Amino acid sequence: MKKVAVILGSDSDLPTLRPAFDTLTQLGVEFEAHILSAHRTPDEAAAFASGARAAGFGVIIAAAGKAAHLAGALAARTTLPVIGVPLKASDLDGLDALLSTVQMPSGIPVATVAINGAANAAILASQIVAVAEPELARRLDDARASMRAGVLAKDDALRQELKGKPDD
Ligand code: RP5
Repeated sequence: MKKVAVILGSDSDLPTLRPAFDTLTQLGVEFEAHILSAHRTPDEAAAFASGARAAGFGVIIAAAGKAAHLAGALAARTTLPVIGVPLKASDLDGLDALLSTVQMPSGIPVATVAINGAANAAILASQIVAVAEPELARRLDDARASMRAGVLAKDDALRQELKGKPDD
């Protein structure tokens, strides 16, 4: 199975990325996490992206806040799919990172998830890996079924709670 790389722009981003680690672990997807910055360690970030395919990675998740160039800088160095996670890390509440991540020039795409969308980034990365991994695809189907059951149970609980109450 291809590995997923999770690249964080700073150790201060760790708490927001924990859901990605948890999701990948639950789905049985092998991953590595690294702290690399487009601005503070540009050479190391570029070297990681350049060697990622040969190192066995199938997709890269890149999470950064503020002027978030990490996902784009990595995407510039590889044709592996790159998923950007803009982070809320400044007075601009993540809008700065969202625009910096999503507004890529034509030719170098970054698949951008919601601000602080670490879990969705992990699910999307798993879906990409699952294209060639039927067992992982089955686990993703199971996770969807479990989510559906959870929502339906809440719907049932709400109807039970309101049963007998007069309409407005
Ligand atoms: C970004 O700047 C990082 O991804 C982080 O979200 C933000 C602040 O970094 P620190 O100053 O906390 O290291 O590059």
